[in-house]
Amino acid sequence: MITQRHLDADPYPWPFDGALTPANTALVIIDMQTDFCGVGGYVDKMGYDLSLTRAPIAPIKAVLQAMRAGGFHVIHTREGHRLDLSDLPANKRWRSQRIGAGIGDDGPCGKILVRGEPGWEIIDELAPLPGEVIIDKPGKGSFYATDLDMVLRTRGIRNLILTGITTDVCVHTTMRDANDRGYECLLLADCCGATDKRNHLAAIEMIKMQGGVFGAVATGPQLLAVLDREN
Ligand code: C5J
Repeated sequence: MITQRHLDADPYPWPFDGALTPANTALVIIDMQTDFCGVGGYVDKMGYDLSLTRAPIAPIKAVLQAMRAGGFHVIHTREGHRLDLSDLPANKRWRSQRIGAGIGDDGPCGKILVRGEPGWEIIDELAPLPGEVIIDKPGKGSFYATDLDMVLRTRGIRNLILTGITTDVCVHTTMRDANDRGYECLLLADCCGATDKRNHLAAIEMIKMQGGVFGAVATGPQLLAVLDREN
């Protein structure tokens, strides 16, 4: 039997049919890596305010604890490239070099956005547990050149709760792609962050237009209240 439960999300109750179960729902935590929110990482090297990409750490941690306790699927992603940079498109490289944070170049946290380097690691606060799926992706979206779709379909997952950084780039690209593939998507606004606050807010607004063109938006505390009520 499926317990009927949903969040009072914007712009519609999520999931639409109230079928929110640990079996059919995954928490997706996108790119919570030192390169995006740690001192000396890629975002820091580009000169952005780290407090913006660090803001979602504590809210994600609370949601992660609750969803782990509830037996939900947890999926982490990491953006990064092979050491030989054979999966790094030239445009991604030269654009980053132009602004002094060349992907693949040496930085304070090792080679920027390269797999296995200290800056590429997921931060300790949100470290994956053994058994949790980790998706390594060379692009902004989590489906491109990865087996994420296969993992989701094999496990019977259809609801995705999206968190991580950055709202307007990797989180949005993943949400748009997931939506096109038929997944029911919910973005937790306080569990995401961007290098520019206006872009974070605009990205959230984009989801809600046209009746929820990419899915729905809620907050971590809203999700926690639903999980507390039902467990
Ligand atoms: C970016 C990301 N912004 N994780 N990556 O380059 O959003």
